[in-house]
Amino acid sequence: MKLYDCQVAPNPRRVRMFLAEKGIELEKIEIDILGGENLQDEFLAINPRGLLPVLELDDGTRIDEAMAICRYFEEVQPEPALLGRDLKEKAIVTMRQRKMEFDGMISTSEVFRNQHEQFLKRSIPGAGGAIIPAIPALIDRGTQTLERFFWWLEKYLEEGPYLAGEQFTMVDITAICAIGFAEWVEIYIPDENIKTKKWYEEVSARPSAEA
Ligand SMILES: N[C@@H](CCC(=O)N[C@@H](CS)C(=O)NCC(=O)O)C(=O)O
Repeated sequence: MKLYDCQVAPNPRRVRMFLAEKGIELEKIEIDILGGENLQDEFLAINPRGLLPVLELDDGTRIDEAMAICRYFEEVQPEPALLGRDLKEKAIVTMRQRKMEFDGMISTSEVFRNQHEQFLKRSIPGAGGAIIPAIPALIDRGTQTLERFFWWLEKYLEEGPYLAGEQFTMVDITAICAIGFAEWVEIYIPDENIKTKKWYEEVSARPSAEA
């Protein structure tokens, strides 16, 4: 089994953090996204979407969505549970994790890719047909959605120490990776979001944050 990875990219980081929290070690193959290696034939033969991360199972099956990979390992090794322990927790983690993805990861991607000169003709990541040019107006939309993302983090942390309650979960992992990604475009947790700043300092000190 192996993981196609990219050390600097936020979605592969989510999987590495998840695996580190579970203490699972895997062979990793580094793909250089910034150098365009994910769009070369050799990698497209592995994932025609040109996206990372990709998990390759021993029977050759390939899984190329971060959450699908995490779900796989949650089943293989349920402890510590990172996707919820019972029906209610699982539903809450699924719900909030989606929010972290849409308002955190995807909004940051909107800001980043629509302003970075490398992506002027490729504002949507990965391969597959159409050229999708940057739309500068999406920088503002992404920035505003990130304000909403930070608002939600502060609100969730009024309910418990972590973003889905009492336990550290995938919701925290996706949020940590989104915040790290937002720093690339110089967007930071607002100073007045005191709970979020404290939570971020604490969760960033977990060994998995270095994975
Ligand atoms: N929904 C996918 C998103 C994967 C994704 O966008 N990966 C980025 C790295 S964070 C990528 O492969 N980018 C390639 C590119 O920029 O062409 C997932 O969660 O795995």
